[in-house]
Amino acid sequence: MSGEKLMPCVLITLLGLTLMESAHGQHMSDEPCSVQILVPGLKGEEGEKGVKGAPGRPGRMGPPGEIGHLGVKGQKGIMGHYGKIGPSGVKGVKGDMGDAGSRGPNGDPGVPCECTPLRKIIAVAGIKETDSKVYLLVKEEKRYTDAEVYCQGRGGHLTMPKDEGANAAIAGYITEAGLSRVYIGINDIDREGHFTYVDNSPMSTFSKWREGEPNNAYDDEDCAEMVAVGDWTDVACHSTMYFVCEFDKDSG
Ligand SMILES: [Ca+2]
Ligand SMILES: [Ca+2]
Repeated sequence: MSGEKLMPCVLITLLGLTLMESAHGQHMSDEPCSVQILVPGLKGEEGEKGVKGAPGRPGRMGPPGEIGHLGVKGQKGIMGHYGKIGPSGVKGVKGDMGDAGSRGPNGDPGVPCECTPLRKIIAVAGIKETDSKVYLLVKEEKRYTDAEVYCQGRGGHLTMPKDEGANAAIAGYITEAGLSRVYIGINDIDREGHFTYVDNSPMSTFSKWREGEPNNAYDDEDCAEMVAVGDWTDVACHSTMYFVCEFDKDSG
């Protein structure tokens, strides 16, 4: 509480410290706190010029300048490097079909094959089979010798019925196909009246000649055909007709 009352005295004492010391030559601490009136002194002499101060802060940005005149256009530069190849384009629309080409040359004649693979292909195509034989009805009109060449080219012969079962199978094949007659592998080309099978094997005891056949009509019938009921007749070898080839099944 006493500190608050003493505060004004202390402030005044500090302000007048120099005057009081010079006037009395005594230390203030020896004197009690008392009110003193301070009077401004005379104006002193002009002081020395001060040291130059630090640079001031930058001023504000000025207004935009006027638009300048257009310069002269420069010359064209040299060509730059080529860029990378771009991505592929969209697939185009299919064009119209071209004109038909000219016909090519005929191929070389085929070679007779051993025909195990071919026989299987024929079988898939749909032919007649028995336990031991595969029969193929060829619907191409050929003369007898050409028909045999065709069958040999596929590994077989014109069919050679050697028993009633085989003969019936072939006859059924002809009938099913709606045909009336086909060449079979029997002829007397080598010796008139002496028929053999087309592979030159001798005739067995089995034969199926129609009554009155073979008759070697016009002295010009050395080949044989089978009619739909299964009978045989001798005919001219230059006649052209369908025929039946036969192939041995693989044993084993
Ligand atoms: Ca004859
Ligand atoms: Ca005849």
